[in-house]
Amino acid sequence: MINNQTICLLIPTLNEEEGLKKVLGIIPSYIDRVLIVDGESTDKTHEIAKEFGADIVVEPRRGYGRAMKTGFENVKEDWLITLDADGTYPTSEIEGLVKYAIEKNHKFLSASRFPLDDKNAISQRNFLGNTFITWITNFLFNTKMVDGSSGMWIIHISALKEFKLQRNDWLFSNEIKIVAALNPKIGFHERAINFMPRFGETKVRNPWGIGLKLLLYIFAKKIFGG
Ligand SMILES: Nc1nc2c(ncn2[C@@H]2O[C@H](COP(=O)(O)OP(=O)(O)OP(=O)(O)O)[C@@H](O)[C@H]2O)c(=O)[nH]1
Ligand SMILES: [Mg+2]
Repeated sequence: MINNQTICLLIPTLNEEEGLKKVLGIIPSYIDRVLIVDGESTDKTHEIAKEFGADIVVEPRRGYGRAMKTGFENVKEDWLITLDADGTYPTSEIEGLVKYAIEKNHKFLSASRFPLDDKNAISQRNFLGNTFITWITNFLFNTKMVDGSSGMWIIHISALKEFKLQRNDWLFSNEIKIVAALNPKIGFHERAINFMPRFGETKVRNPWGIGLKLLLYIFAKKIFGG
């Protein structure tokens, strides 16, 4: 608990045995529950989650966004924190982020990876792509995001029901920020964190294709809404 409010840490996993072990090994004691949404991993992800006492929900349907939505449906605590199982996001900064959100009365706080402390955490190509796409997002939606693709968010339980989210894939991460920013009942706020290099193999095979898909998605979201 933080300030008498309960905390759920939500982590989607797909074959992340290496990173998950590192992440669960340093879970701060104020986290009331770790909820793993696992996409039927074929490595030791499941065993590791069990070993560390996490709750596990199996979501056989593919996609990062699908896993997140299934996680959202299973949250009962006052605050939900999301992050990846690959050790890139700092569990040590959760307390500061939640206290900040409570103090400022923010229902949705995104943890910005930028400015980068560790320049090796993201390739220069991905950094430039991210910066460009976040700039386009800000231009189209009149937002002031620094990082439109961060996977670490702090959400108050009361805001969860306000989200109407369509994407089941990784575009969910961009969608949730735009939706939060456009919905006056939620609102978008950001705070910088220390982002670190990944543990375990990346599954991202075609970064240029991903960048293009993201760009098209943002324009389509602006034109067609939804
Ligand atoms: N349950 C579930 N989890 C997923 C799925 N796809 C990705 N994940 C998890 O979602 C988190 C984010 O995915 P990553 O593969 O790290 O995506 P990324 O950060 O864009 O890519 P990297 O640069 O390789 O880290 C990780 O913890 C993954 O294990 C899926 O289809 N199902
Ligand atoms: Mg990752």
